[in-house]
Order: sequence, then C-alpha cells, then structure tokens
Amino acid sequence: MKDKIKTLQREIAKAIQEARTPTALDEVQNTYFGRKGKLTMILRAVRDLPEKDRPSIGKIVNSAKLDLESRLNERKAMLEGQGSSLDEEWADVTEPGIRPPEGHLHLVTHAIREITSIFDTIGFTRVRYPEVDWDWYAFESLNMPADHPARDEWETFFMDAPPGKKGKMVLTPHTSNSQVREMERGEFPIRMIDIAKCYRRQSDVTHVPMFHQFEGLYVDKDVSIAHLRGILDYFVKAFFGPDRKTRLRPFHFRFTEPSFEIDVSCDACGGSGKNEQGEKCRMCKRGWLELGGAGMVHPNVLSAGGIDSTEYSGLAFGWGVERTYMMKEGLKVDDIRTLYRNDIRFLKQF
Ligand code: FA5
Repeated sequence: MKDKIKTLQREIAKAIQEARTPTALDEVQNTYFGRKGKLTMILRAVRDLPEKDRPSIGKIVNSAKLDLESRLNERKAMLEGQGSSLDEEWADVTEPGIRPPEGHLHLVTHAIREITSIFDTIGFTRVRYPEVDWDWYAFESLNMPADHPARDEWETFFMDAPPGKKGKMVLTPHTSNSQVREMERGEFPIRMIDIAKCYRRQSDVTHVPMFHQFEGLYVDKDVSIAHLRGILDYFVKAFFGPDRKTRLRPFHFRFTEPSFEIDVSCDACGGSGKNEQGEKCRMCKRGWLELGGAGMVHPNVLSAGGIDSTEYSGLAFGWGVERTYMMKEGLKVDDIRTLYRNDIRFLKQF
C-alpha cells in the first residue's frame, strides 16, 4: 500500500507539473482529486484496512494529499498569473500613442508676447538692455542724483561689487535705464519698447520683488502729448478691448516733464465706480485702474543721452506687465504674488 501511495504521488506531481494551461490543470484535478479520482479512491481504501495498519497508512496518505494540494494550488496561481499578465501586455500597435503631459508658456510670457506684437504694429521695436546696470543709467542720468530723496520710491537692491565710473551696480528697479542707453545708439527716430525684469524690496498683494515692466520711448522732432495720448489709446483698446478708456492724471517723475499717471477705465463697473447694487466697486478707485507712469522726456535726460533738446523732443512710458495683465477682462487675480507661486492648479487655467 505504501509503495502504491508513493507511486501515485509521483504520478500526480508529474501531471501537475506538466499541465501547461489552467484547463489542463483542471483535468488533472478531476482525474486525481475528483469524486472518483485515483487519490480519492486510495483515501477511501484506507478505511477498509485492518485497524492496526490504519493510523500509519492514513498518515502517509494524508501527507501525500496535503503535498499534492499545495503543488496544485501553486501551479494554478502560476498559470493564472501568466495568463493575466499576457492580457495586460497585449498591445494594439496600430492604436494612436498617448500624449505625454504638455506644459505651456507662463501667463506673463504670453502677456509679454502680446504687448510686443501690439507695439510692433505701430513701429516700436523690442530692444533688450541689462537687468543689472550702473547707477548712472538707473538713476543719475534720469535726473536723480545720488542721495536724491526721489530714489527712495524705487527701494533698490544694490550689488555687492566695486563701483565703476558710472557708479554702483544695481538690479534695475525699473526699465527706464533703457532710455539713455537707447539714446546713446544715436539712431533717429527712436521708437523702442523695452520689456525686462525689475527688482524692488517690496512684497504684498500688489507688489512682488521681481516683476516686469515695459518701457516705451519715442524721440523725434515735434513729439507731443497728442502722440502720447494716441499711443496709449491704441495700446489700451488693442490689449483690453475697444470699450476701455484712458485718462492722464498729473503726477511727478524726475525724468519726465510734464509727468502723468495713466489710468484705464475699470471693466468690472464699466467706469462708473459702482457695482450693480449701487455699492462701491471693489476692483477700482472711482471707476479707474492705475496702469503706470508716462510723460514727456525731461530735457536733462535727452542731454544725458547726447541729444539736443532744442531740436528733439520725446515721450516715455513705463508700466508693469503683471499689473497690466491682471486688469484684463474677467481675470480675477486678487493677489499679484499668485503669479509666481508656481501652483500648477492656478497656472493650468491660462
Ligand atoms: C516707474 O517705474 C517709472 N520708471 C515709470 C515711467 C517710465 C514713468 C517712463 C515715466 C516715464 P512706478 O514706480 O510707478 O514708475 O512703476 C510703474 C509700474 O510698475 C507700476 O504702475 C506697477 O504697474 C509696476 N510695479 C512697480 N513696482 C512693482 C512691484 N513691486 N511689483 C509689481 N509691479 C510693480
């Protein structure tokens, strides 16, 4: 009996091992483990053995049964696993590929491109000048001598570097450093648009320490405030839409005379300063949003750029790219710092 069990155990183990598919394994299971299977019959035969032999033979049969069941389960798991992984690996080589996630340009880059192209259509060429520049270009040549209190408004970062003939080096606090640099090229008429990074020691809901400005400069014979108005109106209508209006508000800059702050009519309240309920508009001050500064180039600045101010005159303007973009219709960004927090949920919307 013992030999018979051992021979059957080897036979079943071999059959299990040789089953190549789950169906073949099912057949092995039926043949040996089923109601009339060879192993089941042996187990039953143990009952008919003389009582003295039953415990020892029973033990051998049971241990053979446990061993074979575990082989069967292992093989089953292996064959089923193989089947499913083959299913998963199946590929339709004719199917179109899956596009990898694609980024897009930052909204400030979009704004810079749009601004560049609007000014391009009226003959303003985009130029680039250093974003780390000499004090002379950032302040002194703009009618702001050293220690002049007007400089305080620019809350400047100074470079830890030895001063040169043109003073200390600064991270440009505005793009107006490009005015004299452009004049030094000596080509007329000047119609430049300089868009660059600016740096100031400021950070709150309307200020960031690094931002962008776009500086326009037009120098020729007989340039007047009428040109300034025309350029402003053209830009505002092209960038914000045909219904938006501009106004010039008297102001003071050391490098322009006269100087203005430029306001754009508020889109949220249509310039009325009140919302539909007749309450004060939350977006603006009395119907107007401030866009930036402008004015007629001061004769001292023309002289610093080597231009005869009795022959030539000029206009200049400098506005913040981020703030200008935030004034666009329907763009409800109420904290300028959001633009640079790199929160993908915010950036994805543009
Ligand atoms: C100037 O910087 C002048 N250079 C503008 C100018 C140019 C006047 C040419 C006349 C002729 P102001 O400091 O106001 O001016 O800055 C202009 C604009 O830059 C502001 O209206 C605002 O839109 C933007 N700006 C200034 N500081 C910040 C800041 N910290 N964060 C974001 N935007 C700023």
